Amino acid sequence: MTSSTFPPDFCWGCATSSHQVEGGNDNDWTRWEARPGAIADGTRSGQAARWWSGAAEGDLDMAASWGHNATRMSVEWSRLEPQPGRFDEAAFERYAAILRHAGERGLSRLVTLNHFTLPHWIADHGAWLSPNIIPAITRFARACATRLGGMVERWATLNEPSLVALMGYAEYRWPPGLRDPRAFGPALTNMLRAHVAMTRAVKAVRPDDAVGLVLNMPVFDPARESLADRGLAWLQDQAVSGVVLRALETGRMWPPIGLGQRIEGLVGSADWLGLNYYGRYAVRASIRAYGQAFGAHVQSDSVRIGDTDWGQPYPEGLLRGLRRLAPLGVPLLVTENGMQTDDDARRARYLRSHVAAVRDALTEGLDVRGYFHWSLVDNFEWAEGWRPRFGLLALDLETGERTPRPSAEVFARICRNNGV
Ligand code: IFM
Repeated sequence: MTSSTFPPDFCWGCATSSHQVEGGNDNDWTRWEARPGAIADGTRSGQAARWWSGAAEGDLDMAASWGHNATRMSVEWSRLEPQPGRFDEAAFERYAAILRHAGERGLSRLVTLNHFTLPHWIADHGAWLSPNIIPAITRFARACATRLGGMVERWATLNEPSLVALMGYAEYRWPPGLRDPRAFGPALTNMLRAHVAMTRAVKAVRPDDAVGLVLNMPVFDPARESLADRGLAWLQDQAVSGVVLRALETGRMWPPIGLGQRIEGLVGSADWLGLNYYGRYAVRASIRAYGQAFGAHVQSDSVRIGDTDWGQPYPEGLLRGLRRLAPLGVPLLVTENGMQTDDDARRARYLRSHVAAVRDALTEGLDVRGYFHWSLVDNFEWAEGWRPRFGLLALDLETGERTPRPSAEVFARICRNNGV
């Protein structure tokens, strides 16, 4: 197999998100972080990777020097619309400066409009359970398209909606921490409705821009061939991926999550789909795993820290995810893939093997347009804090200094050669 399997305009880059790198945010997560025990290692996002105060440009320069030709980032709703309907033009100007900088360095820009965080004024009034969030986030999407349009090649509406519904609504790990499994379906349904409305809002301003949705799709395989393991693996897959895929196909929420609720306009709403993929879970029925619907994750070599388990590195799973998305008939992007580890050689192996899986997908004829590694620089990793290290650039939190990890060069070779 040669590197020419990758199309000449294939996007190579890294992904980040606003709250995880910017620093100085004030949103639902900042408040959540202040709760005792909410963040496993007791850290806070704080100044993060200091993108807001000027470090973004240097990191993007590094990315360009490594041969990246694309970047994925997100904009922070709480900064841009600190009060309902009141937009902060200076904050828009800061994003415009970052995006222009990326463009001048030859990076095409994929911008996620909402990557998990919410402004207090909506988080405190129902968050994703409130019907008011849909017009509010639609107004925000329109404002972004109006002010940043022309500096963005691809828009994503939401990142990993099922994970938000799971971690924050069914469980207590993320805000709003409802710990109510019955809230999962309504929160997810609202997010998919918001995706449709946000897409329309962007298209009303920028009819030719490509707007998509980013999904997380780990692999859930039964640990054994027993009926119980197979059923539980299926159930977990449905909650995370299956329900959203079927909704995109049929325009409805189906059991076990929904009861056939219609999401008007969902079918055909995405110009492209993003796949975030980290690993595979082997699901085994266990009475002790009540927090995971009685399906324990028992795979070996899993990438774990504290309560967070990214699963077993399993490149084939990336190919399986891309194959599963292909029937939806739109271009696909790997919008996140990476490994938290202190063993950078392991990260490099992970990276190469997963890029090889993308190559295999292209060889099969799947329409994959890009690969974004998670992440460019060490990031605040939500409920796990700063302990997990995902960056190609190692970050010294005290000084803000960056040091490229050797895996950055491995990825640079892939980008420069346009292939593995
Ligand atoms: O850091 C996160 C990101 O915000 C969403 N997808 C998974 C990443 C690694 O856990």
